[in-house]
Amino acid sequence: MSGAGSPTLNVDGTGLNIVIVAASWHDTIMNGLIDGAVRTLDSAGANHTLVRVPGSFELPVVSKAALENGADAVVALGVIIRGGTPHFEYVSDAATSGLTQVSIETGKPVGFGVLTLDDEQQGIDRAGLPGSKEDKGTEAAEAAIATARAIADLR
Ligand code: DLZ
Repeated sequence: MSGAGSPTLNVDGTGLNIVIVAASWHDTIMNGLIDGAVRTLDSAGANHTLVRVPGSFELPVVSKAALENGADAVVALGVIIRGGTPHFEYVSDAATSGLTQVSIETGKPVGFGVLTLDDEQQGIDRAGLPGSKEDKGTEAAEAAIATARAIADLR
């Protein structure tokens, strides 16, 4: 249930402490993303907790706090749907560049599961729900684990 070109990652999360940081806008799609991430972290054997934030704009600051307080990786989940104002661009850019900055500053992985969408259907298609073509919550969780392992292998 992945997009064209996506890798098959064989991830072992044993011993990793991972925080899922999840925004609260667009319930149905968010619930699909969270379920996919939880399912993946469970089957990889990772320890995990879930922290909710109001919107995607708040993902970077809470992700940074989680990583500074000992998490090995974060899975950041959000759903941003284009509306009639430029708000979409501002929130999308704040989440994307903020999470990039957090990852680089802390030296720890952020699995990026923020969907930027033109409409709700695009999200339902990607949220790992019954009938969805893709599962971006799973992909973000797998990326977080695989990247944490890659960093550990360099030490
Ligand atoms: C304000 C806002 C809007 C219009 N749309 C979304 C959205 O589609 N997805 C999302 O995650 N958050 C949205 N927000 C809320 C902002 O992310 C933020 O929570 C508020 O501006 C308060 O800081």
